[in-house]
Amino acid sequence: MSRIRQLLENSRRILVVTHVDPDGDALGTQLAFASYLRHIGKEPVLVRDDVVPDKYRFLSGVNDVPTVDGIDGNLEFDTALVLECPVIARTGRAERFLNDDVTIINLDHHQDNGGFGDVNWINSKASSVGEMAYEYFMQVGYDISPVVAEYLYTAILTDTGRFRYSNTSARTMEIAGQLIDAGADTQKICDLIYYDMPPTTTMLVGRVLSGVEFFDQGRICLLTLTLKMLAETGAHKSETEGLVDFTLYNKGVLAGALLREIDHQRTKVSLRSKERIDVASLAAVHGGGGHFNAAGCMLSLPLAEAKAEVLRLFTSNGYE
Ligand SMILES: [Mn+2]
Repeated sequence: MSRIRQLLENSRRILVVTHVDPDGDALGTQLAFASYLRHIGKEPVLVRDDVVPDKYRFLSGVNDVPTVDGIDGNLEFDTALVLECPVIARTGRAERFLNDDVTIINLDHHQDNGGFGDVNWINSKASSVGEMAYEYFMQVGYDISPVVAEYLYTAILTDTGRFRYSNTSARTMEIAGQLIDAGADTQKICDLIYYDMPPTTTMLVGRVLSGVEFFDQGRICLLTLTLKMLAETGAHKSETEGLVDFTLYNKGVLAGALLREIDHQRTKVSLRSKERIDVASLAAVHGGGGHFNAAGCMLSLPLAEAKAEVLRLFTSNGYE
């Protein structure tokens, strides 16, 4: 933390970047660091690779974050703060700004982070990078405003699955409490993220759930999302976040996957598991990664073949 502080305080223009398909932790923490950097007189430049999911549009300032194409290509950065990216390629098109002249701070909570930064702060015990940002702000004496409390609460709420996942520690709860004291409106935030869905999401969930399949005596649950389902419901791909979690909402299921058709040759796979099944290592077989019980990878296979491969990965891993 002290090295990061020193670097940030000695920089002028700082790129703050996170991963493609940004989630609540990515967006909330990115915005929180931007507020902090402005507070200490720096010029943060935020960028996103992709669209912001509708449910996070309530976050103050999120709609002002430009895409990669909206950034002046001649801008030079002293330092880049890379949030939540186990490998630098997860920054997507923003990777073009991370040249050799830029000092990279790699701040993440993924266990498989490769340590690509000039400075690496990896805490796989933290629920979220939002939680790490909170610890950092306390360390440097940054007084958290209600808006920043809302950013960090969003990060922690979403990355813990509403304080449900095993990454929810006593410290996570303490920090959440302190964010409430700092002005985060918990019901408002939770309702806007989880209980204010566009009707297209409900239609898509209905389509995907009606195709649910169980294998291996009910220990594996698979869901499939085709391009046709997206087209017919009018849902955007960002509305698929969290769909994979339905696979584990079943008695007896130990492992689940959502297979999403990208095109006729590629299938995106999100993996989930209970207890001691390590899906991060299964995802790594195909160049992916993630957390022990939640991971993902891209398969260069059409949907049907991808499904066979996922079943092979699960069953070869063994459950006992
Ligand atoms: Mn995260």
